[in-house]
Amino acid sequence: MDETGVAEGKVLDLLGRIKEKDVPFERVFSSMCTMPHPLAIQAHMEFIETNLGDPTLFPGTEEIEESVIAMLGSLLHAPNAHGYITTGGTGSNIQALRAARNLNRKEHPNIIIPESAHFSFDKAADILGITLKKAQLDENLKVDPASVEMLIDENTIALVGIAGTTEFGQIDPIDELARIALSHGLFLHVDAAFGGLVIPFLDEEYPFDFKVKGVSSLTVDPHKMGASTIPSSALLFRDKACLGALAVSTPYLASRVQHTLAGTRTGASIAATYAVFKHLGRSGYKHIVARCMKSVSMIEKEAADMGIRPVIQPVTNVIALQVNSPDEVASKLRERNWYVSTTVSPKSLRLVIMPHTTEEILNMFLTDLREILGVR
Ligand code: 0PR
Repeated sequence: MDETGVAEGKVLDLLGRIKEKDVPFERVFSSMCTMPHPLAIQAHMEFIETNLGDPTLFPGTEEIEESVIAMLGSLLHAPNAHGYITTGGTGSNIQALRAARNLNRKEHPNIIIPESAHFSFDKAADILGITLKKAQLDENLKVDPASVEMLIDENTIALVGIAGTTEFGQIDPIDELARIALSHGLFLHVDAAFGGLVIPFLDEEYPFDFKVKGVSSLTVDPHKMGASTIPSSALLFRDKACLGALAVSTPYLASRVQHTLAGTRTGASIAATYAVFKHLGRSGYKHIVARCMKSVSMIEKEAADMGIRPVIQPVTNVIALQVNSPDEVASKLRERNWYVSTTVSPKSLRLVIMPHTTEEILNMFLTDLREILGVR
């Protein structure tokens, strides 16, 4: 820090120049985040000073959080869901597993996750002292329920299913996982960080949320497909006891108990989520998801025309293309200022189609992809 400060305008200039190094979302096909809705940005700014680490001072903001949880609960078939807004899918997954662990104390607990699970579960396991067992996937890259069942032992405390996998956008058979969880008396967490605000708006119906008896908790991120601001993920529990398992007493605060991992916690992104949910409604999200899925179909068709097949038939707005040498193709795209990622197993070129991808941009991208692949 310098001894003397500089004028506000100069600071903003400085920031603006540095920000130019960041990539504008329109060139990005590798992110599960997007430009927040303008109303979300406005709401965020209006709640910028709020801190739900001390809800006694912010009862209005606390009410907004309760409304957001209720709106998500009703969308995901648990109108009386209990939960709160975390900093992201990682925070929600950690806390879900912490509740599962606290409700069923074992000396050497393990949880069973699909091989396709996000790396946030590795963090959770490390923090919580839980062993991870990875269940195999079937040919469509969904977790194989038989593989899950085989891994269960007397130290298993929870199963995890993914609704919208990070790499391929696939949806695990949550109903079958729930059947296994119920028959073994296990906690079932669904990671719908990405899919939670996509799947309810697809034409096809998938059992993935609290409608499925046996689902104990669910992660859903408004800062991904919800067009809200970062940080906004929701952790939802079917039963209040699960939230209770996270309680820590806060003796010197006016409120006596905290269930969150974070202490100081912004209300800004919670207000942003409230604003965008209220404004868009289910029909607004249906429209956004339909537009993304239309782009996915367009890519699929174009790819077929180039003789390229997707790894799996796209289920959500992620499409993974079986090109030769995907890393090389990704770096050639990068030279043309396109940001894509590649998957690990099987290797492919991964495109996440977020609301910021317009038809015009997509056509430009596909033209470049054709050239790079040498297809006329
Ligand atoms: N669960 C699933 C299924 C996810 O896909 C992710 C993140 C998480 C949990 C963790 O969420 P947080 O990152 O909010 O803690 N998925 C993206 C990924 O790792 C996150 C991301 C977003 C990465 C934007 C890059 C990016 O530009 O790929």
